Amino acid sequence: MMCPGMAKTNWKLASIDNSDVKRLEYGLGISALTATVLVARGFGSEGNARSFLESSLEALGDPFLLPDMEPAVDRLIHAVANDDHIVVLGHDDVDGMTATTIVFGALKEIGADVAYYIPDSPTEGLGLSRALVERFKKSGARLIVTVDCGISCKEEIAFARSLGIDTIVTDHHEPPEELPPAVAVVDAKRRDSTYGFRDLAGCGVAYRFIEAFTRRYRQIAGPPSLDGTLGMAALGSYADRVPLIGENRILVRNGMRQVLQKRAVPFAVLKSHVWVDEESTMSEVFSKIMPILGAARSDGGGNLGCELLLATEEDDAEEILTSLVMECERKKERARRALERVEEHLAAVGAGSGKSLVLVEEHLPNKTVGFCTSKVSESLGKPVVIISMRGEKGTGEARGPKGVDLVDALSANKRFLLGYGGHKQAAGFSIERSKVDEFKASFTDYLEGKLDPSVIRREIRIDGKLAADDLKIASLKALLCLEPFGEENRKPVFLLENLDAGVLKEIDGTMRLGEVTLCGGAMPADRSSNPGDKLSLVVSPFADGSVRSVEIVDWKSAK
Ligand SMILES: [Mn+2]
Repeated sequence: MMCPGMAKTNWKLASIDNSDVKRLEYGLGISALTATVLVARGFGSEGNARSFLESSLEALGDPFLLPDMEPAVDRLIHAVANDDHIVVLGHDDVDGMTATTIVFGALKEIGADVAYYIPDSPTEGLGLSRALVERFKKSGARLIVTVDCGISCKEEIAFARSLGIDTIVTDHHEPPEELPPAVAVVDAKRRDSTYGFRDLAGCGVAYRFIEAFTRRYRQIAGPPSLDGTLGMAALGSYADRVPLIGENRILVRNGMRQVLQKRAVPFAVLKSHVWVDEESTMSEVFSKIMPILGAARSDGGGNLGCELLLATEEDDAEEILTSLVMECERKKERARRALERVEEHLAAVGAGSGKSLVLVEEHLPNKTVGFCTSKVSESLGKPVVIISMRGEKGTGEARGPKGVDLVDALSANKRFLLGYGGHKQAAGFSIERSKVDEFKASFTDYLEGKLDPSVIRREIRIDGKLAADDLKIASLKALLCLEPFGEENRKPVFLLENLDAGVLKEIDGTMRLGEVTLCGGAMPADRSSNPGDKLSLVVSPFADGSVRSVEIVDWKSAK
């Protein structure tokens, strides 16, 4: 586990050219602190820094450059014109729900014959199955549009085709070697993609698809308005933890504005439920909304998260929200208890010295496995797999730090698995009990030989140095133009070097430094340090989502 204050962590201070900082500061009219962070992160040129800060929607690439976008749009237009029954097939996480809402909502608005179906992942699995294809056939479907799933459903899509149902795949998962036999496979991660950005979320791909459709459909009839659609894409992208740079930053930053300005009924209801004020950061708003939507479970293909996002009457939205909030509380409790069990188990067996860890648990509650795996992987700083066994079958989740490729590691061990898929840093699989031991040995062996030690070395990257006087609310507020923070655009991290311990004041049980409150797990153990003692602190602003608090990430005694 993380041992704050121990010399184990390596502090890596970005090397910064001060003339770059000055040039950005004056050229763009931004604060010195903001300019420092931008330069530290490779946005030293004025043009790059400007487009990062502006995140203008015009900077998005041409959606028709996404692989297979032309046949996808053509088939969808044909389906609408022909009054084909269309089923949008989604995935029961926030990315999948928002993706479903984007495509279904737009088609519904123009009067298409459309339904959506989101399988309950614990009982129905992910993506398309033969049973679902048969069900859609019975309902008269002529076209299936998959969102946030479908790329690995080769056989099921072939089966649908044999029954006369076409499929358009829109997905963002790593494509398998052989693509499914769909009319179109729209995935920015395809090797032959000439689109400039590969890390869109499922809802990001769905958004670009509907944008492309709207451009063409405009030439035929009144297109869907796309009102609020960008806000949906922002919620789903943020929830799926995609890198918040490039096009994702553009989608999330602009979409967030739609949410905050309550551009649609669901945003208004969600925003008034989560308590935020003008000192709240964007991440704070997201982190309060996300678990509520994420708590929605699918039932018979329907999903309350989608229903909330599709609501046009405030009363309906309020009612759905109330039940989601209750479900969210129950889910949090389940996740907390599951994590407790995993941590007890981990304490008993130890984390080991290997480069990765596989834990096998009996019967963790549904949909808590991913959460527990993330938590354990974050705290150990190495790839972790947790397999939850249920009878003779197990569901596994794998999480790991940047630099590891878990899809590759699972693929190398696929002879032990029933199925697998996902992303480099977050993947899932299913396995038979009889194969678990062999898988465990082979998987850990594979990563032992493959994983570069630097991936699992704990390192804190620091953007710049600060003087204690620089920690002012106004200067921290100025950093908010770098939001949203998350994957690949982490919160700024600063070093306060050789700080006189006397400047830290404890008032009513909280540690303060000038205008800001200090908090975080890495608080110096000896709070009653004598004035004259020297400390070096690594700090990061917006600890609890407000501009007034700063997290102590790590510290060392400078004696
Ligand atoms: Mn996704």
